[in-house]
Amino acid sequence: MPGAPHPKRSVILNEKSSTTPWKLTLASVERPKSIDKSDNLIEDGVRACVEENGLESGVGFPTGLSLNHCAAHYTPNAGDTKVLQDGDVLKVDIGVQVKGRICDSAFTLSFDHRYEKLLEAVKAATNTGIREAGIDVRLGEIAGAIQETMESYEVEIDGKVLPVKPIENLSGHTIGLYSIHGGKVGKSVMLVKNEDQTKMEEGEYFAIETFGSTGRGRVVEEGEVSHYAKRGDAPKVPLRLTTAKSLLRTIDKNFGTLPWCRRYLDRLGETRYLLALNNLVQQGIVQDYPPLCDVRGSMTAQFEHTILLRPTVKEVVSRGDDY
Ligand SMILES: [Co+2]
Repeated sequence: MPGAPHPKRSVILNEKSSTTPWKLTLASVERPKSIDKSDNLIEDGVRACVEENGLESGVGFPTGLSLNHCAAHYTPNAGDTKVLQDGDVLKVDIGVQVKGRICDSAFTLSFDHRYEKLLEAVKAATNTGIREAGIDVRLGEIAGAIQETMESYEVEIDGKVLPVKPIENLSGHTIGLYSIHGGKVGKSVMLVKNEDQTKMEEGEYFAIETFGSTGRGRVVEEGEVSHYAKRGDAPKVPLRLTTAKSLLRTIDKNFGTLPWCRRYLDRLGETRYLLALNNLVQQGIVQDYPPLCDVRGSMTAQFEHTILLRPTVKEVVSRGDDY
């Protein structure tokens, strides 16, 4: 989906209007703003830029707005009252899709200069991953290069020097058609050196994403789930719950195997769907993706680009002049 993400991103970051939450936040005016508002702004921007049209084009997955020690898979559910604070480190993870080609890209925002080195480390590590990637390159070697770059940084927070650790159980990934993690033959680009001899191949799409942390460098599931996706290998089991049957029809029609969040069900007019949703998860038809967090008190950052390995060129389809 080359080219598609650029106008989308500039809507978010370069919008000159003084009424957008991003500008207000960046300019330290009128804080705090509801994080929920930012999210709708991004998603509305994506929907407008790619002229949303059912499964043909639109949002590729829920906008990640993970804060501080949480690294991924957080986006507000309805009624979330969380607001952005001065000291927050916010990961913005955006997906856009056109005809099932998904562009996956992320950056980190911080309004506190103490975390500049953390952001710099992770941006550099992601750029290392992009630089090392290529046809016939082994995944384990790319991981080693990412780790080396990340670990060459440290952050000083209130007089304490902390190493920047790559998060060992998060990874970059291949992207398939309507499949954010590359379908059945998905490959992973880990962030720590390993013996994976698997090679990148011509024609593959990769999301090169790295995460750095001032904590343990390992995430666990924490908090209320917002992200879901229908499994590509969902079993065809008869559903006894009529509400589950009807919710599955909504999911099939609107998302297919693309990830979505509870807010997307709300905007489609679905109400009181939690029982049905949990039933679909229990039956193995829908996969839930809980927020992934390091230890409380730590800070995590993420940068990510989507690359396409064409025969003669490595195209970074999400690259802009901002990151
Ligand atoms: Co990704």
